[in-house]
Amino acid sequence: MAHDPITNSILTLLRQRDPQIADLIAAEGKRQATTIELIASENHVSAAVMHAMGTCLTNKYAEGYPGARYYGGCVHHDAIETIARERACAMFNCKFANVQPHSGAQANQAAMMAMMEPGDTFASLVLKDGGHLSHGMKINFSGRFFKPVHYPLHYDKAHPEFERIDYDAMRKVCLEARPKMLLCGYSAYPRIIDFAKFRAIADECGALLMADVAHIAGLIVAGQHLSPFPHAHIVTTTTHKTLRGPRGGLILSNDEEIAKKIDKAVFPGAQGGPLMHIIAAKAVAFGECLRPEFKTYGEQVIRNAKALAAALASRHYRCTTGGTDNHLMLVDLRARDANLTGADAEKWLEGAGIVSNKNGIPDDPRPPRVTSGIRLGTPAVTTRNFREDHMATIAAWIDRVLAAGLAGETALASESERVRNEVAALCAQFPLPA
Ligand code: DSN
Repeated sequence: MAHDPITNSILTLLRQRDPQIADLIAAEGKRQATTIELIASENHVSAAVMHAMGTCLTNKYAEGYPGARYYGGCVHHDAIETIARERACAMFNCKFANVQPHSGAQANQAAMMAMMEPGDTFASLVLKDGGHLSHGMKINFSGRFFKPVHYPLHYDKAHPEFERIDYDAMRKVCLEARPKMLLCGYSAYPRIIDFAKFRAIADECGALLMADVAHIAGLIVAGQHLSPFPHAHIVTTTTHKTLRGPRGGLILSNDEEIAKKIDKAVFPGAQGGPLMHIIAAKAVAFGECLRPEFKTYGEQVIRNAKALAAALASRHYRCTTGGTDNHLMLVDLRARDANLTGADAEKWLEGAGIVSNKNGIPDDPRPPRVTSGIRLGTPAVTTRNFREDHMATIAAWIDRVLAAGLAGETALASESERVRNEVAALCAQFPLPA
C-alpha cells in the first residue's frame, strides 16, 4: 500500500479495475510519503482538494462562462465556477478572475494574446536569470509570436544589490524598447518584488504591467509578500504551488475591459472546454487559502526557507543574493566545492530521498542540463509541518550526501543509504495530508 492516505483510499477500487496503473500510483504515493520534497514549485494538496479532482465533473463540457455556455446541463458547473471566481477575487482583493486556464503557461499565453498583437514587444527577465519559459523563450509561443526584450539583474559582485533586479537598468530597457507589456514575477528569484516600482516604470514607458506571481501567490494571499494589486493591470498565477491547489492557472484583474479581453483570449482564444473537476478543486483550495490558518502556513514557509538558507550558508554553500525573502533559495554549489554541479547534486540527493532540481544561477557558465546550482523551496515540507530545526537537519543531510558524492561512488552509496533511512524515519513522523 502507498503510505499516502488519500491515494490509498482512491486505490482500493482502482486496484481491482486496473492493477497496473494502481501499482504505479501506489509507488508514487509511497515515494512522496517517504521523501523530502524541496522542489520550490511543488506542494501536497489536502484530501478535500484531491477528492474534488476525482469527481463526475470531469464528464461535462462547459465551454463558455457561467450563464453563457455552449452546452446544456451546466447549472451546477455555473455555480461551481462562480464560487471559484468569487473566492479567487476575495483572496487577491481584486474584481475579476478567470479560473479556466489549464496551466500557468496557458494563463500567460491568454494574457499576452489579450493585450498584444503578434510582433509586439514586451519586457521580462530572461529564464536563465530566474524568469520563465513563457516569458519570452525563443522556443515558446511568447518568444515566437512576440518580441521579448530582457532587463537585467545586478551582475557586479561588488554591488550591494548583487543578483537582484536592477530597477534602473530595467527602466532604461523599457524606455528604449517601449514595450506594450512589462512582465514581473519569476520562477527562481528569492527576493521581494517591488510591484509599485514596476508600475511606475510601466506608466513612464506606456506599458501594461503584468505580474506572474505563480511562485509567490500563496505568500501574497497569506499576507507575507507585497500584493501585485493595485499596481498590476493583469496578474497570472498557477494554482498548485504555494496556493496548494490542483494543477492549473488563474488570471486576475481590476479592469472590466481588460477582464473581457482576457475571458475571450482564454476561451475561445486559447482553450476549449474548461476542466470543471479542476475548477471545483481550485474553489476548494481557494476556500482553504481564505482560512486564518493559511496565514500561519505562509509565515512558516518563509521562516523555514530562511532557516534552510542560513543552515546551508553555515556549511559554506552560497545562496544567491545572500539568502531569501520568500519560499525559495538558489544555491550556488561552487562555493562549497568548485567541482559540484547542479546535475550531480540533484541526482545524488534524490538517491538519498531529498528531491530538488538543478537550476542555473545568474551568469552561470555551465549549460542548463548541468548548471552550478540547485533550487530549493519550503512550501511542501511546511505543509508537512516541518519546522526550523528540521531545516537544519535537512541542510546537514544535503551536505553529507554531496560531500560523499564528491568523495566517490562507494562513499556515496553508503552515505545515501544512511541518509535515505534517516529521511524516511523523519517523514514517518510527518505524514502527508489526510
Ligand atoms: N516549472 C515551474 C517551476 O518549477 O518553477 C514554473 O512554471
